[in-house]
Amino acid sequence: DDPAPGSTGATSGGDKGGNIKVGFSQLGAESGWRTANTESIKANLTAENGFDLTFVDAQQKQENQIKALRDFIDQDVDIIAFSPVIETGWDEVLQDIKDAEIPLVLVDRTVDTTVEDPYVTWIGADFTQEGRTAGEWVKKNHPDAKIFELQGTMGSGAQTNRQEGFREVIGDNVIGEASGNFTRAEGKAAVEGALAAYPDMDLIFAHNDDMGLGAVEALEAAGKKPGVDVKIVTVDGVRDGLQALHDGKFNYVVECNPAFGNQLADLLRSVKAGETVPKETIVIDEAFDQTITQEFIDARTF
Ligand code: GYE
Repeated sequence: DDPAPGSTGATSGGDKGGNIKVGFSQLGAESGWRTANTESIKANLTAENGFDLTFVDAQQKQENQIKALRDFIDQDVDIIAFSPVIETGWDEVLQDIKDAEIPLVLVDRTVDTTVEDPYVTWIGADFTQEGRTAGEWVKKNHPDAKIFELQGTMGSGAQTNRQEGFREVIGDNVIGEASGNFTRAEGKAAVEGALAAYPDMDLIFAHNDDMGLGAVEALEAAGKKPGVDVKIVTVDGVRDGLQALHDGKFNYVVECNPAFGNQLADLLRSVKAGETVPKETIVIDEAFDQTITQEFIDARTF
């Protein structure tokens, strides 16, 4: 469940001792990926592991994130970490964090800012490469596809870079595009619109599994067979997405692994200890086709 804006999800509380005070602003709970990422973060940034975590969910609203970040400054936490919902619009608050001399760790998505050297380190996936990997599969298997691109939250690093990588490989086979804001419901609505606007589309590249699952619902409601009449390629590889792949409704899934809470915990410890950390840590991804086994899916932790 999405807590109310500005509400505090989990605080370890108790004796703070030497625990590292971390303020984490998560951007929302829009997708299976995000839920798994939140779980991984909360499971690793525990009091037993040496953290005193304040976790705030912004419900995909930048203003909520900015408010949370300002609260963290007021609370004088040791480290601020956040996943920015979109890339721009952070200049002021990033400058304030810098002025407060609180180290900033960027998680998952990226920022585009005029503030110099705004963060110590970033951990996340190579979104551009994910787009390329999707594009390469399409180019090889369906070179003449009429593609509809179902985009994530406009202006987010995950959307701009997946689109860029995909188009780099695919060229101009994309006949239409719309955003489904990374959610199942909006993905479904976008594909309902696409069915009317681009009746000859025969392949959907969805920037995440949830929107792909929304596309499945829209196609089935329109009497089309997802995975057959209209091929579906997605990014994430959460269990529901992989199940759709196994069931023949998705055709290819590029992984984006959300379970990097342990790596984040290590980074935060190093930052607190004043050690040198890499400017970026890329989380390793795979890709899956319909030969995926049920055993693999059942053993998946997210
Ligand atoms: O792919 C999507 C989520 O930023 C990598 O955000 C993340 C993306 C992920 O909503 O499902």
